[in-house]
Amino acid sequence: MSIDAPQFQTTAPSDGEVIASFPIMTPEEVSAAVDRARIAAHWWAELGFDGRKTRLLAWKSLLARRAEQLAWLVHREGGKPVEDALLEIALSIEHLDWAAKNAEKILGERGVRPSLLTMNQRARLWYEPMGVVGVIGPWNYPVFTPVGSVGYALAAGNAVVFKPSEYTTAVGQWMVDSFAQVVPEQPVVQLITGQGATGAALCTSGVDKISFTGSTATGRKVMAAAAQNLTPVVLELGGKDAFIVDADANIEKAVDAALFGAMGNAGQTCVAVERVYVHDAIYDQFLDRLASRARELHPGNEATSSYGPMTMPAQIATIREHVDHAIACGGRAIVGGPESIGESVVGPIVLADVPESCPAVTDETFGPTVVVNRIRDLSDGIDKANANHYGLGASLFGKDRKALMEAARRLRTGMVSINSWVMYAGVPALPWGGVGVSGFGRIHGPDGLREFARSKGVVSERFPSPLVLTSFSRRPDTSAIISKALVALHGRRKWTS
Ligand code: TXE
Repeated sequence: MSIDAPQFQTTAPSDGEVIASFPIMTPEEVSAAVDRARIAAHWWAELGFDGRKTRLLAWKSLLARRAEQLAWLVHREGGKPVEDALLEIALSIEHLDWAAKNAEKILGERGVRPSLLTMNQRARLWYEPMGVVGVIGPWNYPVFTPVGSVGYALAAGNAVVFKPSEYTTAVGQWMVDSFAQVVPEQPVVQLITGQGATGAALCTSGVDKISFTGSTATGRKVMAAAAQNLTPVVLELGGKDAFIVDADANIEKAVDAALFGAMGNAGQTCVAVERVYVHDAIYDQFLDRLASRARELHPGNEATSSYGPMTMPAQIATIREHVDHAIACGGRAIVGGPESIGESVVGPIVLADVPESCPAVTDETFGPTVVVNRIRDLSDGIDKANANHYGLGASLFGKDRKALMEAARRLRTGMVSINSWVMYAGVPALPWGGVGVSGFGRIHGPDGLREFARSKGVVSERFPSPLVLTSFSRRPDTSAIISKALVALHGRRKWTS
């Protein structure tokens, strides 16, 4: 790369200080990285589950030892409070640990039962690495989100070419450098830097899979670009998560969770609480309590603020548009309002009784704002929650476990948290992903490992079958025997309506 190649800088959202400069990589440079990754992928796959596990656990340990250093960098470059950054790193470490320790059990070779007609076969199943996985990351959780793909792709035996967001590239570099300290032999995880065009180049570079986390609009472009080479994609896109509070819920607990889910990380969370639906019987009480708790928050630029400035300045226009529109169409601003929207820090905004057709209810706001609307009952809440094109996560609060589990089943989302917000993210064995315009495919858990692997099925003959099925010299009575066997085995169930 030439010394005067075009560069971009990341800056601290709090004070604009330049954090670092990075080259804007060209499609040729991206291709060269993928070529290097192919060789590394072979070496990494050859290490086998045990060899990879040892190295991934060593990386995990290094992350745990340096968590504080990383948290400060996440705070400086992305703007979130240090404690929130530490929480994100802690969750990432747990996922890395789980992926490393469970990859062999989920993906390793195992026998499966043949059918009666194939009793003479030994059937084996295993999951092979895909090769090189391209990971395109966002800025809102610059450690947790990429680790959900990078960690699982590595555990499944792939090399990774990682393009972090142009807003949090220094964090991405820190992650890649730390991995190289533990695995110095080959460039198993490489960093590529740049904006959208560099990400687009990765999509057409011939990688074996693309894992993308970001906006729905960009997700569509990623999928279209990947289609050129029939590259499979996993898309983790935005959300408009609902938080439903039943009449018998513990109000204090629900308020606490809704407030953190809505305002934490300045609302820049794909599973942020953006719509709260509260049973009519406790609506006023809930709203009063939420408002008074929201007024106690102290957002700002400090490491210890309740939440930080907006990471991406362009988001402020979306927040303003949603808030203005909500008020114009009859919504009530209970805490804050348009005047809370500063140049980089946005004060908490609680809106009530906003018509369900407003953008503040239908579209992702991605800011420290929340809409609190009334519902008749749990069922009404579910209908309202489901009447949205996003379908990522949801939360339910109440006492009746059976009713809440039934509600969880009816919710059109990939994840649900009962009597808490987002706790599914802390259970590495559970999948993460959405439905509708929130994307498809899964990271985390067994599904997340399989997402980065190709299944292979192999049969091997144990003994010659008395009934040869696939031959032109079949016995003349083979078909008759099969017909009889079919009726005996499968034909005895009668249809009753
Ligand atoms: O996202 P983009 P941005 C939502 C949130 C936010 C909006 C825009 O509502 O306001 O998206 O954020 C790379 N081919 N979320 O602009 O554009 C880009 O360089 C390939 C939700 O940051 O989706 C970055 O690395 N890659 C979300 C990554 O895609 C491309 C997290 C994300 O950028 C590309 C972030 C292209 N054509 C934002 N164009 C969540 N699910 O949590 C850009 N990129």
